[in-house]
Formats: sequence, C-alpha cells, structure tokens
Amino acid sequence: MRLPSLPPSIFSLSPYRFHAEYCRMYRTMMKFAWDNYKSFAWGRNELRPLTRNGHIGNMFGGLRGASIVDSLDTLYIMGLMDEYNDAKEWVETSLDLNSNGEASLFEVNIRYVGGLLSAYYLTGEEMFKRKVMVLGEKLLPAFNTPTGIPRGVINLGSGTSWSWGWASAGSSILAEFGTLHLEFVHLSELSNNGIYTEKVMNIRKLLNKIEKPHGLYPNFLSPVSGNWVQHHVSIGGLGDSFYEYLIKSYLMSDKTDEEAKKMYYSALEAIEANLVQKSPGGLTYMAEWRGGILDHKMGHLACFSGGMVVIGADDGAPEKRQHYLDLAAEITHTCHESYSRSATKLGPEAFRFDGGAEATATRLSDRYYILRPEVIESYMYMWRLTHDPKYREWGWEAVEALEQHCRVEAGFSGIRDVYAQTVSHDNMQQSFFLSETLKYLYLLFSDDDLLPLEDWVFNTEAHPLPVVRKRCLQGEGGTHDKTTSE
Ligand code: DMJ
Repeated sequence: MRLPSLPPSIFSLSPYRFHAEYCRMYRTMMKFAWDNYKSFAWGRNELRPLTRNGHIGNMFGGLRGASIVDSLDTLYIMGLMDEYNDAKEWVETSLDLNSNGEASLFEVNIRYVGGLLSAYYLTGEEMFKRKVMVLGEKLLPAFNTPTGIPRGVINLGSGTSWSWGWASAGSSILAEFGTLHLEFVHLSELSNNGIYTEKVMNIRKLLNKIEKPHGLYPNFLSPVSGNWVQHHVSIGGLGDSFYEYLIKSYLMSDKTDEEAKKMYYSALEAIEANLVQKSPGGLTYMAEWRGGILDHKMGHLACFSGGMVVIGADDGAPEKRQHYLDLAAEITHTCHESYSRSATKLGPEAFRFDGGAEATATRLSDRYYILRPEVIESYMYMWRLTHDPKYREWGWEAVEALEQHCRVEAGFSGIRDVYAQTVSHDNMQQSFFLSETLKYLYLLFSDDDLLPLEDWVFNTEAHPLPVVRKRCLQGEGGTHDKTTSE
C-alpha cells in the first residue's frame, strides 16, 4: 500500500489528528519494508528488494539477521506487535552467537549489542539480556593490544583480532574504537561486571592524554604505539560517532561524566576553529582537514552533527547556548540544501563547496544515496529542541522523495545518482533504514514524551539506551549510592 499524498494543510491539524495520521503512515512504511524482508530475506542480514533475495555480506562475522535485530525496537515503538513478536522469536530460537567469522567490532557493537540492549530496556525480556551478555563477552579479546585500543576486526570464535587492510599502517579508526562507550557502560550495568566500562575508560584515558594537533582528533591511531598515524580529521566517515559518543556519554551518565563533557566541548571548539566554514553562498559546513589543508567537502555522514550540536547546546558555557543553537540550525539547513538541490530531493553521499559547487556532489562516485538517516536524524533533534515546524516539513519532503524514488515493488532501495531524473536502484535495503531512518521519522512526528531525550540516549544506530541514574537509597546500614537504569 502506497502512502496517500497529504495536502500541506495537514500541518494545521490538531496535534492529536496530526500525530495519528503521520504515525500511521510511518508504520505503513515500516511494515512494507519489514514484510518484504520477511518474505524474501528472513534470517539474512539485509533484503535485496529488486532481486527479492537476502544479502549476508561480511561485516558481522557470520552473525545473521542484522535487519531483525536492528528492527526490534522500531517495531516495538511503532506498536507493530505481531512483527515484533516474530522478530523476538527469531532472536530467541535462531540468532546463533557461536559464529566463527571475521566481524567489524564497530558494526557488531552498534547494531547487535545496541539493538539487543535497547530491546531489553524497552521490553524487559530477559532473553535479550542473556543474548547480549554472551555477545558482549565475545568482543572483549579485541582489546588485547599493547595499548588496549581495540583493532577493527575480530574473529568472534577465536577472539583473534586485526586491523582493516585498508587502514594505514595497521591503525585503528577513531569512529570505530570511539563508538563503544554507551553500549559498554550498559553491558557493565547489566552484568554487574566493571570490565566493559574499564575497557572503554582506558580508550578515553589515552585519547584524553595524547597530544592533539590544534586540539583535533585525527582518524587513525596505532593500537601498538598509541600514536596518531595520519593527520586526517573528519566529522564525517572515520571520525563522526566518536564526537557523538562524547556528548552522549555525558548525557547518558545523568550529566555526571565531567571528563566526557570537557572532551566534547574542547573538541567542538577545535572543530569550530579549524573546520567550520561558510560558503560564498552563505552555507555553513564542516570541511575535512588533511594535515592543515582543508578539503571543502561534507559527507552525508557528517550531517548527524546538526543533531549532535543541538543536544549539547544547553550544557556548554551558558553564553554559548544561542551560538550552538544557531550552528546546529545552520548545519541542518546546509544538509537540507544538499537534498533540495538534487533532482530526486534526496542527498548525495558527499557534497562540495569548491570549484563553484555549493552543497552538490561534483564527482560521479559521490552521487549515490543508500537510505542513510543522518539528515533526518538532525531534523528530529532540531524539532525536539526548537519545535520549529520547518523540520517536520523537511522530514515530510524526505518521505515523499523516499516513496517516489526508493520504494520498489518489494521494499526500499538505495539509488545510484540523486541527480538523475530516472533513478537506478542499488538493490539494497540497508538495516539502518529500519533501525534509524524510519525510527527518526516516526519520532520527528511523535509527541516529545515518546522516548523523551531527558531519559533516553540513542546510540549511533538509533537504538535507545536509558540514562543511568545515580540515586541515593536509604538502606539499613546508612545511605549508599546505587546506580540504576530505568
Ligand atoms: C549507521 O550504521 C550508523 O549511523 C553509523 O554511525 C554510520 N553509518 C550508518 C548509517 O548511515
């Protein structure tokens, strides 16, 4: 069933009708993506919607069902209970954690560990907790390096780990080893075993201590020497979620993790001083930095940063609050421009601000869109924190474009060129489309009390994790602290 097209006057409906109409539509989209995955790719990692079969790939070390684990919380939040129950049953009976393949530590952590943790916290089902504990333990050997900085790839059976062949000089990637903190803190919470927190605090300690060029964090670090390997800095791919996890670690700690807070605001200051630029046409963007030379390009991945800056706006120096709100709005506006300047109204993988380009891709190889969530993610956070209706309108533009260009007969597919009037599909329904893109759209049109940002922090795959409250409990032996996640 296709979505009916709605007149713009929908935005003036009463809040109740508005909510109900939109949520029904996002549920329809999710159900369409899910039903097709179930029919043609059940148990595989992703759906290939044109050829109507499944894709396994080599990112998850033989683990299967990435789309199922990534969808659990979205199905639950949307109230698609039959579908959620099918997903739960598959995890219980068929998610085999005894695989023996080569996995990306980062991808397994954000999708599987994050997905299972969040399913546990939302539903209270002990089975999810048991599964995630087993999986968490399998990831620990990746940290057995001279510095404790994990390598990127781990064999889930033997525990042997190594660096990606493409990463310079055996280095580890900032966005990979810097995107474990939220999940690992929760693994310690649930297991009552501090080992997971110790592992990520050790990474934090090294990063805090090491000298940083101009205060910036390069993307490649040697897990042997603990030194930077190259001076490439990016808020997009290779760097992105490290920064995201600094501010979210602070928020998830109930604002007690002062070290994360300090590191986040100093990193942001360095980013602003060195990377943030204004184009001749007045668009604010975050360039990439190569040993002091700017590459005037912004990746789709970097568009998460509007959301990141706005969720941190309230906790920096009070006099900078308005500045952060403005910066977040400007970045989100630029990312929206990268969508509106294309024929399909979807944004390219990377867009440039040189050679006459303004938020458009200049290379053929940068023109694709693979159902990524980052721009919609920023709309959702901007909406929650400002309630400016334009973010819902922009979200709706994206929905119309997704429906028009990415919906195919058996699911949703990425497209190869956002500037082409007649699209060519890439035959892949990514699991993050179900876990992130559709969830952020749903939240963008929901009331603020659905997963309120005061109580929940989303991991980088959009899996909600509860804020860890430090409570004072009155016990018989006197007052003592207890850490609770509610
Ligand atoms: C997701 O897996 C996560 O958002 C990750 O942080 C970056 N890439 C994809 C979505 O684009």
